[in-house]
Order: sequence, then structure tokens, then C-alpha cells
Amino acid sequence: MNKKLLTLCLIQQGDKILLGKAKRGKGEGKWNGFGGKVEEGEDIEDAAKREVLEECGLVVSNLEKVGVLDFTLPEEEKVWQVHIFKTIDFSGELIETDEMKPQWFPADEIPFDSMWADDKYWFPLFLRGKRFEGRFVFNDQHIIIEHELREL
Ligand code: 8OG
Repeated sequence: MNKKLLTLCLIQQGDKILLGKAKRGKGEGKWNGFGGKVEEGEDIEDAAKREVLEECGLVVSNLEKVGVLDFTLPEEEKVWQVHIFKTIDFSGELIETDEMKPQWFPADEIPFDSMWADDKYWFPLFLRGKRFEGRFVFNDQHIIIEHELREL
């Protein structure tokens, strides 16, 4: 398959969402949920749980699949397919790691201007409890030049 699989986990507590400010990687400096690359042969949901633990110290369970988004990025040969999960079940101690600085955000104060440009399209669906799929094409200025988004 000519796609690179990634995960993104959004942790919710009441009306707050846990985001982390990325310290490295493609999203460096941006707020995002927790996630990363699915390893060869790894189950996607297991990968999502592993990344949350690695990036902020929490153990998550009862993940609900809420969306799948395909990204065409400049200089990336493969389409990045991001599998998005939501959970309200977590335990452990929230910590800052060398990858992420975590912070809770009220649902009406999500910092879209410091997030990936596509997030303002689909995050509102997520916040309304919807499931979705879509695709976004970025140019080398990080601008979206084409997109499709469908509520499921
Ligand atoms: O390690 P790196 O920062 O490259 O991993 C990418 C992480 O960001 C991974 O969790 C998947 C996620 N991600 C993308 N694209 C987008 C996007 O457009 N919006 C959001 N919110 N997350 C994204 O790879």
C-alpha cells in the first residue's frame, strides 16, 4: 500500500480536550492530539495507545475511531493516512516529554491558528461527536489547495 499510516488520539474530559505542543517532527511548534507512525505489522489502535503513552505518560483505553484523513504533502512520496481516535478513559500521570508539552483546552478555545491548517475543518465535527473522512492536499507554503470532507 502506498500510504504511510499514522495515528492521532484526542483525549476528552468534560468539555476539555488534551493537546500537546509538538517539540519536533513535521508538526513542530503546533498544538495537536497525540500520535505518530504505525510500525510495520502493528495494530493501528495499539499504535495510537503506544504513542499517547510515549508522548504524555497517559494510558488510554476504550478508543473510539472517529475519522480517517488522507494528506498529500509536498516532498512526501506517500499519502499520509491519519487514523483519528477519541477517548474519555485514561489513567496515569500526565507529563511533559521531549516530544510534547501537554495542556488542557476548553472546547471553545481550541488554538486553531497554531494547529495544522486542516484542523479547523474537521475539529468542529469531532467536537460535535460526528465521524468523518476526508482528504487534504497541501502546497509547500503549508496551504490547503484542495480538500474533501464527509461526515459519516
Ligand atoms: O512525528 P510527526 O509530528 O511527524 O507525526 C505526525 C503527527 O501529526 C501524527 O500524530 C499524525 C498527526 N498529523 C499529521 N497531519 C495532521 C494534520 O493535518 N492535522 C492533525 N491534527 N494532525 C496531523 O500527520
